[in-house]
Amino acid sequence: MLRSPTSATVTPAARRFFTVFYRHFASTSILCNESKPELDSLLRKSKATRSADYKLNQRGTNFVDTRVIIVESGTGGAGCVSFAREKYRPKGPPSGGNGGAGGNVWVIPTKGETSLHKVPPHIIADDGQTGQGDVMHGRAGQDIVIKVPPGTVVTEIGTREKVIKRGQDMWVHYPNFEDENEASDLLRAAAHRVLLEAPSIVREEEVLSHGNSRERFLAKKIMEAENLKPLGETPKVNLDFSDAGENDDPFPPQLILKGGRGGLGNPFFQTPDIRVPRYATRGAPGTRIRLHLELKTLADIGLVGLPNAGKSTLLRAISNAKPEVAAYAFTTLNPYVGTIPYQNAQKVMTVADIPGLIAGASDNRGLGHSFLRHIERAKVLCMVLDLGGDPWSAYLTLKKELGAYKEGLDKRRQVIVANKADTEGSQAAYAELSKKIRELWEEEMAMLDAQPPVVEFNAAKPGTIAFDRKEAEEMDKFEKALTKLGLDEEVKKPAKKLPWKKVPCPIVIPVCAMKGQGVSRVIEAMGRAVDEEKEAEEVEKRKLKEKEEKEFPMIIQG
Ligand SMILES: Nc1nc2c(ncn2[C@@H]2O[C@H](COP(=O)(O)OP(=O)(O)OP(=O)(O)O)[C@@H](O)[C@H]2O)c(=O)[nH]1
Ligand SMILES: [Mg+2]
Repeated sequence: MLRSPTSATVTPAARRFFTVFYRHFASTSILCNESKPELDSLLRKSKATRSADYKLNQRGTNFVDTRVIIVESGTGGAGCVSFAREKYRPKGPPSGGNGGAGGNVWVIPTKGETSLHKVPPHIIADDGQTGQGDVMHGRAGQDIVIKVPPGTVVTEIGTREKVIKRGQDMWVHYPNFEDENEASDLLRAAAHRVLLEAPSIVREEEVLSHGNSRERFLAKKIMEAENLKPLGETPKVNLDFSDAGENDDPFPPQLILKGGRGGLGNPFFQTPDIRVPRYATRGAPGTRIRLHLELKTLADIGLVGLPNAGKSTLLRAISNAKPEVAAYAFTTLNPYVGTIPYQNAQKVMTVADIPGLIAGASDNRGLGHSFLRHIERAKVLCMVLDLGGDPWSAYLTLKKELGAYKEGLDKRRQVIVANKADTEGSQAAYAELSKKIRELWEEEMAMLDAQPPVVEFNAAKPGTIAFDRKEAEEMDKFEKALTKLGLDEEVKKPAKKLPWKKVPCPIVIPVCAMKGQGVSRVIEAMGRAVDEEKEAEEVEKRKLKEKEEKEFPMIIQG
């Protein structure tokens, strides 16, 4: 008689076997009931859920758009203490070579790079080599170049540190002469010479002309030359490679960290009085900084929409790009940039597809809204709305999330794609959507008209308070200064300008991206918007330049 396995009769190993066997059997039988397409869709769905989970948990992905790295420049090599020794010349002159300078660190935006995942977390430039006898100078440490994608913003964070490797001692002594050197006045005189001559930018007359303050002057010069500037005073690295991808000229590499200066060999300390200098100096230490790298993809147009609105389908229809499309939310997990030729292929524009936004994305719901950094610099936003859903509330959600990410981003020039025009009731939805969008735009423009006129503060004009122009631009400082001088009542305070400008009413285009219907109108509208925005930017730049030329002719000529 067959008995069902009970806990009394089955060993643990057998129970494990049965469990695995039944599970396998049960799952295959469920799948076998489904037809082939459904099976495929089920499998794809489960794969997608897994990859979305993966992304949500931030575990491994080879697209990285922010990163904090540590960068160290090289330490200078030490100078050498040696004396020439030749046949018939046992006591030759000093012959120690100088140390090589430490390696510098450069950053270069590189076309073709699209992610920061290749940038190593800790970058150390080579140290300079020590000098050698026979006046052989040490080789400079090799520089390091950090390649970043165009559009990267590099900011220094935290405090600078010196890379101290061998204690603080500035001197290298001839073997067994350390104590003797330290005790002699010669070393002190040599220190003075280092201060005076090593920089080779300070002349003795110059030092003397500083009278009583010459010690301070000297100290300052030395600090500069020895690369030992008080670290707090060094301007922090702040680079924005946003223009790097726009024209074809290669962007020049930017020096972000200088290596330490090489030490001086003992011939440097030989004078008519000191014939046998038994000391040389060590190289200056390198510097360690922390950098925050943030990649903001450069595209002319950013596609924004709820998940599943059809953004990727639209990008497929209008460009050669082939982003993944599927009927579930968060198909797109990373930004994807496509190129679209327009005006009979005479011009091209770039369009970035990003993951879908949902209500509360600014509180990190869904995939959060951090990937909005990839459309932050887009000149035009293309809002993709699903006519089959509730396009108006979707539009408001998107605007709210855009505004929460960056003030004014929601008021940027838009092209609105009313997608899925093939669904039922889409016509009525489209008519209502267009009406409401126009009303909202009119309201926003009225706000701009209602804002108080902005008083321009011109520091260069006589009679106004003499701040430097940059300071005056920072409204807060300006206002504070006025209050301090008791002038805030007299001078009309500049009103805070709304952080957006007038834009034409967004055009709403009914589209069926799946079938490619209406997409030519989208390309045309996008092209026109991009051209107009570029032109407006040019005009703005030209105006600013003209204004600067008028205000500061000396600087421009100089
Ligand atoms: N009926 C209809 N379905 C469409 C249309 N355009 C796209 N779809 C479907 O909508 C679904 C989602 O499309 P996607 O392009 O992946 O949407 P998405 O906005 O990129 O989605 P996420 O990447 O998740 O943000 C897919 O199943 C498409 O086939 C359309 O014009 N009509
Ligand atoms: Mg997508």
